[in-house]
This record gives sequence, structure tokens and C-alpha cells, in this order.
Amino acid sequence: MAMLIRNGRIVTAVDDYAADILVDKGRICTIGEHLTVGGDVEVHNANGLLVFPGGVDVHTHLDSATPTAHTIDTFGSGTRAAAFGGTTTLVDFCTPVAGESTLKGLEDWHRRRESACVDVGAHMTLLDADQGTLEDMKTLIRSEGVSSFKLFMAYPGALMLDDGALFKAMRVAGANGAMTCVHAENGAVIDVLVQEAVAQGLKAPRYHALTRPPIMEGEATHRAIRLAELAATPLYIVHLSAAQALAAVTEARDRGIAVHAETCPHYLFLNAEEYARPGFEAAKYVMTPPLREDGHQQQLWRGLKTDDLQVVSTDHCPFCFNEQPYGLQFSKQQGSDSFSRIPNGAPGVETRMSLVYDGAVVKHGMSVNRFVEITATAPAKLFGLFPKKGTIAVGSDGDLVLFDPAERWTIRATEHHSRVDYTLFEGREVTGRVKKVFVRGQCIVDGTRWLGREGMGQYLRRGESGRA
Ligand code: DUC
Ligand code: ZN
Ligand code: ZN
Repeated sequence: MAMLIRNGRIVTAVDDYAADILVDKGRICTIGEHLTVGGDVEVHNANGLLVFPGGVDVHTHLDSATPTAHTIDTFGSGTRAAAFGGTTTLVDFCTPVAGESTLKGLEDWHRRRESACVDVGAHMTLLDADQGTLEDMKTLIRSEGVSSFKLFMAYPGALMLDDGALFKAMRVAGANGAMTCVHAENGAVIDVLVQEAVAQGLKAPRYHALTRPPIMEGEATHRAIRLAELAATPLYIVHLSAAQALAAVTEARDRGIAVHAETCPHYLFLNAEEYARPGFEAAKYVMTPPLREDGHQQQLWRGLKTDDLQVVSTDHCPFCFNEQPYGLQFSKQQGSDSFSRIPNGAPGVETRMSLVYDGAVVKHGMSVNRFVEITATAPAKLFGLFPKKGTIAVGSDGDLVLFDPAERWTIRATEHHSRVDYTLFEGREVTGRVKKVFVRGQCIVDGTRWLGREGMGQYLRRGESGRA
């Protein structure tokens, strides 16, 4: 059925005007003033509301195994949570099991993602840069629509690649139209600090942060940039948290190097004070990189304003705080006797759009266009999804969000749709709330009502990545 949104204020990364939007067969077919339609068209009134393109979150870990734990959201629950938060496209990280090929990893990921309620693409994590893996990268890019790869500079013995392997993988990505995404922390040095802390009997969650200093994020970011420069690949630094890392990105961008970076809401709104919470409560805030001391945040906001940071994504990597009802495998309690065993990651997919609107537009005076750019348009462009996703234009998918810019509300985990049992932002008041959400023209969220269905999300075969 065709669908019309009437009287909205349409906001894209470059436009801001009042008009109606007609969506037919899943795509936007007409944008104009006072469109007339027949009685067979479903009409939604957007009076007083902003109309945004559906949010694009290019950093999630749904139904994903880590060496010690498993993320608690399935594609069904995680994408439903995303939709309630105004995000209609995810690019999720596919991580193969050690010893298995990336192609087998993707096959398994496809089985898991069948329950998705919104459209999803995949980045591929590389666990090595052997000849077979380098060949498979080309197949993934050309035949499978996977045009970005994640390389780890942290977690020696599990995920980390040495500089030679990083360079080899980057070279193949660059030569074949793919983006290289890097987790930039000096894993070898951090491992020494972690082992020393463990040997001294230091157990509390706050040692997670104390053993991952920002200077080692800065060092690895600089190294990743230099390797990418030589390998001639566009680079995307994931979950950038530290001023030193941003300085390296800024310096490279000023030299005209194709380096991009994202930060996440938790780095923009929270700081290391959370690790002083009593008892094990601070484990909720154990993610990598950790929350930083005051001062870094200010630099991240500057980066978003000056476009040295292009994207805010969530790194939604949810583990329950409590062991029950899902079990220890999904819970932070695995690390109750040592910070080094706390599953690394935090939820966020449902709160990103409202938090960033409140922070960027309401509190930091950024334009609504820039808000759309950092939450939808830039990630869609960087990861081969634009203009199908990330904007409102004739021919684009009818992924739309009706947003009330004035509503004040309070974030509560009990009102969320993820299976995780907490939010990093409990009790935080924000201005700006998602009211209705459409995926390819179908209304899937109407206030608190869920109208979507598991399995309706489509797989996104992505085109060339790294061209912003
Ligand atoms: N890196 C991520 O991208 N997510 C969770 C943990 C990590 O190290
Ligand atoms: Zn990472
Ligand atoms: Zn992540």
C-alpha cells in the first residue's frame, strides 16, 4: 500500500523545508506541496514534527559470540530496539569463529540475521591476513555485498593482527573499493598493563579503564593511519574515544588523507567518573575503549563540529548486568572476580538518535542538518548505502522518522525493547523524541505501539565503501 506523510518539515543533511512525501512500493516516489492522493493511500499527519531519514547505525554486534560471552540481543530484539529509537539501517559486525573462513562466518551470520526487523548489512572481521583470507576478501566485496573489514590492533592472541597483517589486508581492501575499519589500541602494551594489574590482585571494574590509557589509543590510531596511507585504503577508526586519537585523525585529514572516524554516545555524554560507582555496578560501563577523563569529551564535540569526526554510531554490544534470566554467558557477572573477565561492551542502539539530537542540536547548537548528517547520511555514504539509505529523495527507500523536537522525556531501561537489563543513561532527561518510524514505507513504530515483524528486514548488499 502506498503511504503519504503530510505537512512534515523535511530535514536532510542539506535541506529543511515543508512538503508531503509519497512512498510507493517501498521507495519515495514524489515529494511536493499539497499532494493529492486516492483513498487507498495510508496518510500520516506530521504537523509540528520533523521528518528525518531513518537513522543509520554502522556499528552493532547482534547475536554475536566473543571469546568469553555472547551478546544478548538477537537480530529480532536488537533491530526492534533500533527501530523504536529511530534507526532503520544497521551495519553489523560479522566475526567468524577462529579457524573458520570469513565466507563460512558470513553464512552463519546470514542465518542469525533472518529475524531482523530493519535492513542490515555486514562488516567482516578479519582474524588473519593469510592468502586464503585475502582472496576471500575479494569474493566478499564483489559477490556478497560486504565492502568493509574490521581489523583489530588490540586483544593479542584472540583478535589482534600484527602490523604486517594489517598492512596486507588494508592493501587488498584499498585496491578493491572497500573500507578498512580499525579498532585502534596498542594491544601488546595494554596486555602488559592488564597482566600486571591482575598479578597485583586488582579486581575492580575501574582497572579496565586504568589499563587502557588514552595515549595507547592515540599511538595505535596514528599507526593505523600511516599503514593505511601506505596501503592506499580509505580508513575508518571505530569507537574513537580519546583526544590523542582525534588529533591523529585531524592531522591526517588536514594532509588530505582519506581517514574517517566515528565516536559513540557514551564517549560524548559520560566520563570515567562512572567507574567510581559502588561494588560491581561500574561493570555496566566496561566497554572498549573505556570512558575517558574529563577533557576528551570537549575535543570529541569539537571534532563533530569541524567534521574531523563524521559519524556517531553506537557500538551496541549488549550484555546483561544480572545473570538471570538469560544465564552467565550473556552477563557482566562473568567478571565479578576480575575486571579482565568482564564482557566488553554496552547497549545503546535505542537511545542514539534522541541523545545525539539533544546533545548536538539542543545543547551544542549544531544544525538539524548536521544531526542528520552524522547519524544517517555520512554513515550511508561511507559504507556504500547512499542514496538508497541516509537521505530523503525521490528513489530513496521510504525509511522515515517523524520526530518531535520539543518533547522532553526520561530514558528508562524498563521502557526499552532490547533484551538487555540496563541502560548507560538511566534517568537522563532529553529533548526530542521519535514518534513514528517507517521502513520502506511501512509504519513499524507508532508511539509505543510495535507494528513491525521479525523477518521483514532485508539484507543490504553494499556498493563501494570509503567515498564520502
Ligand atoms: N570493540 C568493539 O567494537 N566492540 C566491543 C568491544 C570491542 O573491543
Ligand atoms: Zn572494537
Ligand atoms: Zn564494536
